[in-house]
Amino acid sequence: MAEGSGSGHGELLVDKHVEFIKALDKKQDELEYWMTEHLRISGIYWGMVALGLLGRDDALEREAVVSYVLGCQNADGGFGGHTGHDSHLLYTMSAVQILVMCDALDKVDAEKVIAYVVGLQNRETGVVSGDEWGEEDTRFAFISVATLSFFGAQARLDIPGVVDYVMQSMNYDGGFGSGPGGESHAAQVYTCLACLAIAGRLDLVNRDRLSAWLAERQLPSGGLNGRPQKLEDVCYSWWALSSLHILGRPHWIHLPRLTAFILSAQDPSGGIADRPGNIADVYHTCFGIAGLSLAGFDRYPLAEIDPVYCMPRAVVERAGLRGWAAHVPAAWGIERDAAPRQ
Ligand code: GRG
Repeated sequence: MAEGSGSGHGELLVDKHVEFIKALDKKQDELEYWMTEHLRISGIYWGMVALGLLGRDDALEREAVVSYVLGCQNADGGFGGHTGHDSHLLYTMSAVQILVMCDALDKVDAEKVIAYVVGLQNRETGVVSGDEWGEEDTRFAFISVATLSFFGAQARLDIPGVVDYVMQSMNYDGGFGSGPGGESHAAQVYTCLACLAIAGRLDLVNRDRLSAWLAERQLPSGGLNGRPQKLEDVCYSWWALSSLHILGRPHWIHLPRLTAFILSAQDPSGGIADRPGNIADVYHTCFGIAGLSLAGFDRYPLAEIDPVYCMPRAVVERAGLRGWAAHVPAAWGIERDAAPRQ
C-alpha cells in the first residue's frame, strides 16, 4: 500500500466507481459540468471504458448514449465534443469508439467520417491536423489511423507519410514528442507506438532504449510520471504502462507498487484522482482502472484492455480488429493468450 492513501485500503471500490460515473450526467448544477462541455463526448468514452472494464457496460442507457453521440456529428462528417460544437479529430475518435462499444457503428454514415479524417492529412507532408485550423501533433497521427481502422479504411491515408512524421518525432532517448523536436512524453509515446502498431511498423522503434526510458518513469511512491523531474500521476498508469505492454515489457516496472499507488488515489466515495488526496474525475478514473487492468490487478476480475485501442479487448475483437499482439514484430517473440480475460 502506498503512503498518503486517499482511500485508506487496498480494495477496488467497484460499486462506488460505477455510481460516480453514472452520476456525472446529473451534476448540471455544478460549474465543472459546464466547464467540461467542450469535451463531453470524450468524458462519455472514458466513463464507458471504465464501466466496461468493471464488467458494468450496462450501467449507461445505451440508446440515449448513441443518440447523443450521433447528434454531435457535423455536416463535414466529423464530430464535436458536444452538440453544436465544431468538429475535431479528438472527438471524432471518441465518438467512433463509443459507437463501437455500443455495437452501433452501422448507425453512422461511414463514408462521411472517413472523408473527414482523410481530408485532414496534408498529402505533401503526410502530417495529419486535428481540425480545419491546422494544429499538428503526433496524437492526430494515431487518431487518424485508429479511427479509420474501425471502418477498415486506414489505407485511404498515406500511411508511409504518417509513419514518417511519427519517426521524425522520435528522440535520442527512444521516446517521442508531440512533433519533430518535441520533448519525449509518455502520453505522446503511447500515441506514436499505437500508431506504429496499427501501421505495422513497430520494427522502427528502439525497443530497448524506449523500454528503459519508460521504466524510469516509476517513482518511489510506485506511481509513474510522464517525463523526467515531473510528479507521478495516475493517468500515466495508462500512457506509460500501455506503451510498455506494446513493447512486451510491462514487467520492467514494479506492477504491485503501481497497483497500490492507483488504489490509494481512489476517493472513498467513488472515482480516482491524479494522486492520493486530490479530487476525483472521470479521466483519471478511466486511466486508473485501465492501468489496473494492465497491471493484472487480481483482487477483482477486471476485463482485459487492449493496449493499442484503449478499449476492452473483447470489444476490439468483436469489432473485427486484430488484438495488440498481432501487431508486434515476430522478432520480439511475444505470444498472446488464447482468449480475452472477461
Ligand atoms: C484512445 C486513449 C486514447 C486516446 C486518444 C487524445 C489521445 C488519443 C491521446 C492524448 C495523449 C496526450 C498527449 C495526453 C495528455 C496527457 C497529459 C496528462 C499531459 C499533461 O502534460 P503536462 O506537461 O504534465 O501538463 P506533466 O505530467 O508532464 O507535468
